[in-house]
Amino acid sequence: MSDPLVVAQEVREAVAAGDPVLALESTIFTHGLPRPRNLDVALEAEARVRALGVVPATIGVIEGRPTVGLTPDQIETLSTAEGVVKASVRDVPVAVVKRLSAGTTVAATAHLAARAGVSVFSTGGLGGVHRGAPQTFDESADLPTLASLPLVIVSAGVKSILDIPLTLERLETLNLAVVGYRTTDYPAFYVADSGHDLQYSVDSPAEIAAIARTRDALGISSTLLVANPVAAARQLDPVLHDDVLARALAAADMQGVSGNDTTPFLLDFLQRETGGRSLDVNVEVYRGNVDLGARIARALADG
Ligand code: PSU
Ligand code: MN
Repeated sequence: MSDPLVVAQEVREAVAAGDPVLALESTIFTHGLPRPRNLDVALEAEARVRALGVVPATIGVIEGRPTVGLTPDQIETLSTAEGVVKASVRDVPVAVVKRLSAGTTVAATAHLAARAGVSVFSTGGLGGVHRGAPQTFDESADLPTLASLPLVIVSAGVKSILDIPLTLERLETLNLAVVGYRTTDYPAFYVADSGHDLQYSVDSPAEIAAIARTRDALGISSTLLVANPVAAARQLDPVLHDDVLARALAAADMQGVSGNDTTPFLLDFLQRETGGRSLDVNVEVYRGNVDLGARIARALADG
């Protein structure tokens, strides 16, 4: 059968020419952010990438077509249509055959980006090991998937809805290097410092590009994770954060939320219970990651 992947012409040409391209995921706007802000955030991210001289490649599934480089109309469709599913890697072939539209998770986005030859990707927060995972086995497919894809992914760490120390342990097991951007404090998405430390800090997109090229030259094919914290002055108040988080986890437990509904449920709870402040921080964090990712894509293209 023919390859079901659709790669936008602009993305294809940029990849072929060695020009910088930045992949962006779609679950962040289909399932992670509330309407109507989701659409604004997705379109603004593309505009920021373009302003930095980089081609944006937002990735998702449109009526059964896995697409690298969605048009603004397609982004709008995914942001507003009913029945858009959340697709990790395993779900993509099902979505294709059933002609579904889907937001792709970090794992699925990374897989499709790599197939299209795009090697840098910015997201908000990565999936990771959920609290209670020793009993539930709920670990995001983001982690094992990235273990065999040679990408650079910028995130603000993982959200504190997850078990951060267990996530860091799994990253080590899976050969996923984590470097802090100008810090050795591992961020917890809404807050600049999770309380867990990284071994290495990097200072520039050029240094990140050099590490990625060296990895490739050594035949190592796991993703380099760049942890880019929100500025401390713009983080969510840590006291508010801890209080709302505890209530969110209790509510998920009470309502028996499980599986891939867990992340959207917790994010929605935090947004409602912080009066939108977690949402503002979320958007701010994402902007920072998009900008840094674009600069890394340029540094890699310059090499
Ligand atoms: N973390 C966030 N916001 C998100 C997600 C994670 O802070 O929107 C999304 C990403 O697309 C990520 C996915 O890949 O949730 C992980 O879901 P799961 O834990 O079901 O694998
Ligand atoms: Mn999960």
